[in-house]
Amino acid sequence: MEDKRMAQDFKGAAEAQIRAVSGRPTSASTPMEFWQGLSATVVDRIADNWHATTEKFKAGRRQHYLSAEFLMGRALLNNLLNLGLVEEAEKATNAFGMNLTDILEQEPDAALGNGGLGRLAACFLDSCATQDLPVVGYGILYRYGLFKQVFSNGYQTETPDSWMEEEYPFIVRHQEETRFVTYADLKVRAVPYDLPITGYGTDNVGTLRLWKAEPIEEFDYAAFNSQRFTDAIVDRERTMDISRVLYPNDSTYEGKVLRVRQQYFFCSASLQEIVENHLTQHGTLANFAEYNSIQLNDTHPVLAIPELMRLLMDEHGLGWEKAWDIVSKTFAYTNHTVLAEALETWEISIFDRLFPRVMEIVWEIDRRFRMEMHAMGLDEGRINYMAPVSNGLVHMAWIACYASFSINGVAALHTEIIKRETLGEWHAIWPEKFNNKTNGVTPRRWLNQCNPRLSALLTEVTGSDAWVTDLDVLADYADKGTDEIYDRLNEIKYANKVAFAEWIYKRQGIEIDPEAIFDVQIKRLHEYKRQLLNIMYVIDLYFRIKENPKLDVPKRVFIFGAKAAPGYVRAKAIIKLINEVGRLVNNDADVDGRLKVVFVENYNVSPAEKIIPAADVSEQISTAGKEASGTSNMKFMMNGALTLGTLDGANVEILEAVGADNAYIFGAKEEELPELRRTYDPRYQYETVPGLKRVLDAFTDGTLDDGNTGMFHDLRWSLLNSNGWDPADVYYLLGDFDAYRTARDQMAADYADRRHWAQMCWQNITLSGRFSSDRTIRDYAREVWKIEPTKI
Ligand code: CBF
Repeated sequence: MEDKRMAQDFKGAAEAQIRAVSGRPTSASTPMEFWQGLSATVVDRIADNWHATTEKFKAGRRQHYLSAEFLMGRALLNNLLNLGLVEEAEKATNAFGMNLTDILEQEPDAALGNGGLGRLAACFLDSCATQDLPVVGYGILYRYGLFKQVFSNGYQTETPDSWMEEEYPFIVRHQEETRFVTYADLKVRAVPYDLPITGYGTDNVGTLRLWKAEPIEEFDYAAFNSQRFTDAIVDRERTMDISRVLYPNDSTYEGKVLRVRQQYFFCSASLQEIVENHLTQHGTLANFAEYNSIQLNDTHPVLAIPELMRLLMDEHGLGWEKAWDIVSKTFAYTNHTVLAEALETWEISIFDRLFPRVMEIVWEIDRRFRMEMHAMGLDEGRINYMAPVSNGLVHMAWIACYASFSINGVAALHTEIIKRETLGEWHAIWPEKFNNKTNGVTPRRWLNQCNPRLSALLTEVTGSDAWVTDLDVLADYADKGTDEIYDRLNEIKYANKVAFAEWIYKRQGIEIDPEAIFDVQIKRLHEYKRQLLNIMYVIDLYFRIKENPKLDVPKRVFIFGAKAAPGYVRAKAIIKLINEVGRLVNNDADVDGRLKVVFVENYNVSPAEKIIPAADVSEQISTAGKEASGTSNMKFMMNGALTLGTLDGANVEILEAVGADNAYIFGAKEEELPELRRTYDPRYQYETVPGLKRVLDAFTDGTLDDGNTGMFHDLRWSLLNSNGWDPADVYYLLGDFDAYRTARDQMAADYADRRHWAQMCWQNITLSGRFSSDRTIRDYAREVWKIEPTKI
């Protein structure tokens, strides 16, 4: 479709939609109704192409991306940019006396994910659509996304994220394609809701299909009639629970049952559809794997493996061998972490209770696996460790490794670690299954959309906007930086910092100086990510200033954004600690505004779009070997922030791309840590590293107030004492503290030479091409999915 046709009478179409939504003339419609009307206009514009793309993809080989999380963020601006409709939308809204920016702010974030893994899935869909690849995403339409974080006296509290409370026009219900999912104790309807995924500069429109659980019957009429009102809705509520929240608390048995129910729900509905689509097109299942592949985004969708076996055998009459042959040519598995959660396990009793037939199939997979391993000469202990079922548990990662034809990690270092350790046994048997796919992020959202000033400069310097879909183009300009470009870069960064300062003031009432260095760490709160190390540095710097109030330190703003899992007590203590340090430092006359600590409340995709373009420093300081990849490191780099990081995850490849002169790397390396740990004594560090003692003592000597909860005492204790199973300071904070301080001080000092700093930023921006998700997706498409671009 031509852009011109798309733009024709946008105003008229928008007006009609706004009026239809509000039931009032536009002059009396609210900004939210404007957002809804504009969004509906976009959906109207793409409807034909969307349908055509869906139909076109049906005929050829297709890839299905199964994921429990899709952290999509906002949709309207992204779609307007992709479709070249921003100007039209601006004109239309201005004509109605409204401002597009204000309207865009009405949109809730679709926060159907926790963090990196879910946001990666969203970037992947964008890259697939932009590159015309036949890929469909499948997940769950959670009624409530990731919780809303509210700080109350510095503590994190959680409230529900009712993101669909108002109409959400980007999602389209397809009742007619409803499937049924059957558990031993419940049968439910899986109703698909589709989100269009537009690509940049293409007519193709991809699909994210999210399943919602609905009851077969609205309520029990007889029970209601006999005034047993609660009984009447019991089954309905049990059903609705399935797609009510993202990651329900699984600390109890019933919580686990619900999680497994959710996983089976979307796997079963998606597979029923994939199988039926295939049969409609090709009339036989014999060539299923020729036309379909399925990527398992971590272990959450692994139930798809026994479920496909069940469908092929029970519903379509195939024998075990034929069905297994198809299954083992269909699935590919991505591992996203070396932490224990990578190896999801569930009690056999849960499977027995929910779907005994699937459990029967899992037992048979287990039996055949054991036989195969015996035949290969593996010893009993090893077989038992790797078996799909052992010690009363079903091992999801082992099922994935056994059944999948491809197993990948998400950064070079991570892939080496899973080959060596996490999935080492599997690598020893099937090395050919393993491959690396370093993550990437979409330059559409994470540069073109969130940083219009920098984008305009890149288009000007390179002479076109080709970089938006081919970020590698920028590499040709890496050594073409000029003083004029560097000065422009500094101006752009400054303007972005002013915008962020205004935004955070409005949102949280904190004043910050755009002249200061904006030093940022935004990611989930986890001990291995070491936000604690970051704030320890701030405390140390604070004490240095207290000791010598005239100390010549560059102005700094330390920006944090992080949610802690509701049950993760220590992570929540770190949040409280950071907020307490903020209270102390931000209000101390001796500091005189030279240091500010800002904790962005309810960090999410949209705040990230404001923070990243304004950042000078990107904190990527996880303990080496623990962060699988990280993706904020890539977003910061693209936006001209310099990495202060350890050699962990994709930092290693960022360093490779930009060279040691354009990044600040510190700390113990992954391969050094085992040896270092043998003699490591955190107490020795505490006593001997200058300043460290007073930092840790500040946790408990009354300098910082944890409201008598004892949580700061516990943090200090965890750094200095072993708890019997874990050593003291598991994540090596005290070991890396001095190196971190030296690197960070140096970085702050280097900031004074603004031209040189901008030159380093330019290197980062222009050499970020390999971290575009377009590159990652091309690699998956070529090496794993074997799919080709298919244009309508
Ligand atoms: O691969 C995407 C991201 O996934 C995680 O967030 C995850 O949930 N396992 C990892 O922690 C990140 O390192 C990784 O970038």
